[in-house]
Amino acid sequence: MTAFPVKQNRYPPKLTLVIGNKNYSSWSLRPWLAMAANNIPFAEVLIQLDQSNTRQLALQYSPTGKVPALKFGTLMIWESLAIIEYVADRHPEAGLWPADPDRRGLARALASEMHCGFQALRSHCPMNLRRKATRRLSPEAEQDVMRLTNYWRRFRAEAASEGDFLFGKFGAVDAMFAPVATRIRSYEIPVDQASNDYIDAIYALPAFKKWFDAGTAEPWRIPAVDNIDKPQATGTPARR
Ligand SMILES: N[C@@H](CCC(=O)N[C@@H](CS)C(=O)NCC(=O)O)C(=O)O
Repeated sequence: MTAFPVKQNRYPPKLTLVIGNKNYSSWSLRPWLAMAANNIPFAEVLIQLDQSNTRQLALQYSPTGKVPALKFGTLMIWESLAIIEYVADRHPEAGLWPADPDRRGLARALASEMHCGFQALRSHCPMNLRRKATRRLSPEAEQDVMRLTNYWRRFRAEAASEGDFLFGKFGAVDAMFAPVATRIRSYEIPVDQASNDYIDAIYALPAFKKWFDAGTAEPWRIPAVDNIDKPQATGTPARR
């Protein structure tokens, strides 16, 4: 028996993820799906993107004025990949990264490349879950698709006996790739069978279906993304 019993917090803080519109916010989908698909409990706060007060609202949670952001008590973590890493540290039981250090290194390399790369594909085909129409790709975006699907083929072949995802079970790296998987469907980009099967496995996740259904039912529209096929009057939409 301890002389000074530790005071239990009756209402421990819970993880709250601040996200953007589900139809368009690819960066928000990543940590949301990493947590939801692995049964990590969290609350969500949605900030509507592309509004005059979007930045002001997001600045309450993130110094960049962008979403996603994660709130845990008074702690705020921003940047999608850093949020996933923080959640993986807090919930080691969820196994968001492969247990083997070599495979974990590879998974982190893929996730990091997704976080800073594939810009041509991201800007040419911004996430838009409601869309279902072909778009002719730029040569740079085509190269991104080739590079992406080469990875998917390689890692699916290596993990074929362990599950449906890149390292067997659905983890952080799959959550990082999920929004580009949706672009392949939305913009009807032809890919090989192994990549199609991988995308199907993401779409079959109950957590993904929940996000997709909520996103496609949202009433809000971002015209620059919906009208991506029309010549743009000013610039290109932000990469989402
Ligand atoms: N590098 C950031 C990117 C975050 C980002 O660009 N978020 C977009 C939504 S998907 C945003 O907040 N846009 C609002 C704005 O630019 O005003 C991350 O990984 O979290």
